[in-house]
Amino acid sequence: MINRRQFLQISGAGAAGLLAGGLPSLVNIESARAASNPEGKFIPDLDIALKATPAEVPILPGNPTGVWQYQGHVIKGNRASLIQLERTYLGPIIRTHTGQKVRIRFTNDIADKTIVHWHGLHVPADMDGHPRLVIPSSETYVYEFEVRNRAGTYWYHPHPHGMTGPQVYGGLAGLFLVSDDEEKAAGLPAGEYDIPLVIQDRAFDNRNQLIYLSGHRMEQMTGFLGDWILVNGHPDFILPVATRAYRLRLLNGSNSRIYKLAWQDGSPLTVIGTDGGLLETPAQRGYVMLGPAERIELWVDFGRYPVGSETALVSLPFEGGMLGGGRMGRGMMGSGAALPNGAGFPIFKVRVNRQEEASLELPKRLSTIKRYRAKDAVNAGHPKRFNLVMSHMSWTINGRMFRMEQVDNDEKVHMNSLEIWEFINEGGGMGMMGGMNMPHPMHLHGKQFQVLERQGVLHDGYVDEGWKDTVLLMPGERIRILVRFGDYPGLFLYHCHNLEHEDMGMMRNYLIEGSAASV
Ligand SMILES: [Cu+2]
Repeated sequence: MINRRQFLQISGAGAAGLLAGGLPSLVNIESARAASNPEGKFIPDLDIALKATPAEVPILPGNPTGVWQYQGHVIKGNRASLIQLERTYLGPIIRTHTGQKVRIRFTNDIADKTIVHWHGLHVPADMDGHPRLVIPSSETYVYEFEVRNRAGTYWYHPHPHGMTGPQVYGGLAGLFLVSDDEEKAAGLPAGEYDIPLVIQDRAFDNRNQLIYLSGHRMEQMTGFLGDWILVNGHPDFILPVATRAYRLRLLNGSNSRIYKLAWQDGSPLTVIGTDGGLLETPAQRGYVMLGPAERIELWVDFGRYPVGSETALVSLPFEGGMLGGGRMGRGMMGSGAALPNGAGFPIFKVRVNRQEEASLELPKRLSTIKRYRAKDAVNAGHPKRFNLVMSHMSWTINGRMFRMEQVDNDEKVHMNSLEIWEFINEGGGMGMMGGMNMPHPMHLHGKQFQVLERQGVLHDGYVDEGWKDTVLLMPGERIRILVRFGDYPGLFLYHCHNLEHEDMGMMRNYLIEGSAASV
């Protein structure tokens, strides 16, 4: 569990002063590797050392589990900016404030090449963790960027091509939380009432060691599924709460599992935030579909339960999760689905264990979101179309696979231009895999975007009204998004965040062309 005292400290004092002198500056694009820029134009407010390293942690009773883990410490700045979760493989929670300048000295202490991607953050291209930037074992990559995102629940994870799935699965992931003045003014539950919850699935052998892909191509086509549901790295997670309001920040940190989130007792979910921070106003949903890499923030008032009672957040059964089957381990090729995508199960229990009087009320207004208008898009009449299709036994985008530096003409955009992109998941692959239907959570690097429209909807548990960096497309769905290609030129990724799909090449570059001077 989190060190709650630390969590409390951070949410209170401190970050306001960091805004001083925080005017956006484009010179930082130059400072990709600070080591080679010793005169240092970049003066960080927060300077962190972070490493990826092998470790052993207790997960199941008995033997500890061998994992990879992000470990870090603060070199300069508020020590409470890093919150080390206890007894978990998850990396430290990094807490920052909009406008803060952050340096992260990342050292690779695992045997494989790796690099860190700051999922959801708007950073220069060479700070974004593109796979071309991987570093070998024992090398260090220095990140320097200003936090320009609004308050929200972002996260970080590896991004080496072909190895993202196993590295995230092996334990490499952590939350990156941003706060700002607008969020503070909203008056949300803070400190120990602001709870991060990372939901992941894992499979273990009889010595408590992680099992990953068995080598079957089909397993990679569907994505890897574990039969243990972990929350913050723990099975059978229980959240002790008081009779008052909480803010829950949920991240689906799973490789390919989708959750249909609901309260066990049928109460509606009160959604206050998505990938890119707070909604304008709270939204009620009977359930919420949460695809890999997506985040959702909930307001929940446990004051409606008596002390001593329990409830649970569950994943409801749903259709369309996959073509049948699940994990094909344990010698039951094809049918050994211990827990298929779309199965129902509890995620974590909530135990109301103490009375607390608190008068916090759900705010009517949470934040301001300036809506993009479709007619302002440079391609308003002809959106870029991306078909999510199977080709030559691989998942692809428009039939194209990832090539490290390759960008086609239709993948070039102009800096600061607003575009409409359309993702189409018609379902039904080609060739031998004909008829294969799979959900695809599509992610754009470096940008928060807005959902313009969604068609062919199979599930109504989407929260499309907030800022997003990842959108789930169930089979048969198509989504149009509005995205502004902000102020950093260069090469960024868009890809499916089913990590097995991504590793097999369901990923492409897009290139933002233009100079930093244009507006
Ligand atoms: Cu996919």
